[in-house]
Amino acid sequence: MLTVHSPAHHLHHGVELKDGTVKPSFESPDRADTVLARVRASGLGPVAEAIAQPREALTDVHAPRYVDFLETAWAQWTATGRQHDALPLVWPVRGLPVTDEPQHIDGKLGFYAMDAGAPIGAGTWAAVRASADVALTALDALLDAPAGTGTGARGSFALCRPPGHHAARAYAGGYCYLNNAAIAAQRAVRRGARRVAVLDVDFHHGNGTQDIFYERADVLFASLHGDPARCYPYFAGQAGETGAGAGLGFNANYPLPWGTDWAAYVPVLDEALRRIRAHGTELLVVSLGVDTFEGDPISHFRLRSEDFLRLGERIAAAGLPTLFVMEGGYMVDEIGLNAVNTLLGFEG
Ligand code: SP5
Ligand code: ZN
Repeated sequence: MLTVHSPAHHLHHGVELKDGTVKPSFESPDRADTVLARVRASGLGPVAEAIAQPREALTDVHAPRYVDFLETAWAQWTATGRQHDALPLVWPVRGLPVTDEPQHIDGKLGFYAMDAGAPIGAGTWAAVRASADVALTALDALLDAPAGTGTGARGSFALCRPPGHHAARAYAGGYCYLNNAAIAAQRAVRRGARRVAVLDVDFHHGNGTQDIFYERADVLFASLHGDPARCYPYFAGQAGETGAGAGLGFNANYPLPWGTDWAAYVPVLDEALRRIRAHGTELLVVSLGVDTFEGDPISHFRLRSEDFLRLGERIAAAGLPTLFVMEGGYMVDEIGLNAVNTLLGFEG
């Protein structure tokens, strides 16, 4: 299958709070470099660079003023004399009376973020925009490819970095700024797909994708993730979150216990895939986080490298055109192997 990437991801490498100290983020440039090297070494297929995309594709999913904020935050931050990464310090949590965007950049940072996990540096916007370009380019390539014969399970791989699934309509968080998977799913709808599904297999619940499609019936969101009672993002991802309004019944969360291994994972995966087929899905977007790996430094499942081959096989068995969008995975030595194993398993 085709892999799409962008070297612009190198422009972004922020900090994060680790156990009360500020350190370089786990979400590092060598992640995407490792995956790309493994794609090339594995013979998965051709590799192409992303094509720049219109800004309207971003504002078709995200609030326009949130996109404006992302684009201008670094300039506003440095105009007030700072030169390190911009991070929020105050959030409009329940109980506080002001609910609109403040004027000062320090207020805006909290208004447009769920946590302090999405730092904004000099190159962040360029990298973030390029990451969305990667997803859109890979989606277009998939939709433009000849239908072929057989099961219908054709794929393309968007090697996005930074990731996207924690980014909601109007906030960043969890290393994510623009929701690459949602932006691609929305373009699929604009290009005529009547029913789309996003299957999120990252260890962390995809709260941003859920937020974006929560009141829509055309895009089903299904996610397997660590139970938010004990796992980030803590405040979303419970099974009772099933959608709202026209979207009621089109959001499917499968929280799983700390320490879940492949044997416990696979029946739930198959249930999610059954739900996706029952939706009448015409195009599947997979938010492919490989932080479900047993060695991941910030996650708590126990999938092994060979399990990712099986993961790809199971997804292929749904028989759908499938866009894989890179999300998390932080054991850098292994994420190339685990991501590419998923894709090789899908290819059969
Ligand atoms: C895209 C994605 O996978 N985002 C994950 C964001 C997780 N952010 C919170 C991680 C907290 C980890 N604390 C680790 C402490 C290690 N001693
Ligand atoms: Zn994750």
